[in-house]
Amino acid sequence: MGSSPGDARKGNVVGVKVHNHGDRNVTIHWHGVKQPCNQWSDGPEYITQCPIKPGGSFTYHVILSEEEGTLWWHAHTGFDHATLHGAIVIHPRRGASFPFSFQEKKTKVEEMAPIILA
Ligand SMILES: [Cu+2]
Repeated sequence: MGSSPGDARKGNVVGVKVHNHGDRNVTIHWHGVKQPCNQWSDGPEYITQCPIKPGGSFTYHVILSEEEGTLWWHAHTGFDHATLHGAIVIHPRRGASFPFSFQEKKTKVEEMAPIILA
């Protein structure tokens, strides 16, 4: 894998071609992306797809129907889950309002709730 898929937008279908330059089988899972009726791009090896063999490639079509924010992708083969990984940033649809105000509110220390560390 040469680079991260990078930025996308809610509602996009992102095509990601993975070419396996390694010496072991690999698949890629898009962690937190629901992909309804699109299980062949979900990544679990031998469950939703055959692994990509060394020297082989596979193009994932990742449907970002509901997701917004920063999610991540990772290898989903054998014990390789934490070895190959990266971020995918999903922006809201164009023109969508943000769910919070950007207006900064000054809060006095006394008004702040205590944070309990256990
Ligand atoms: Cu995952």
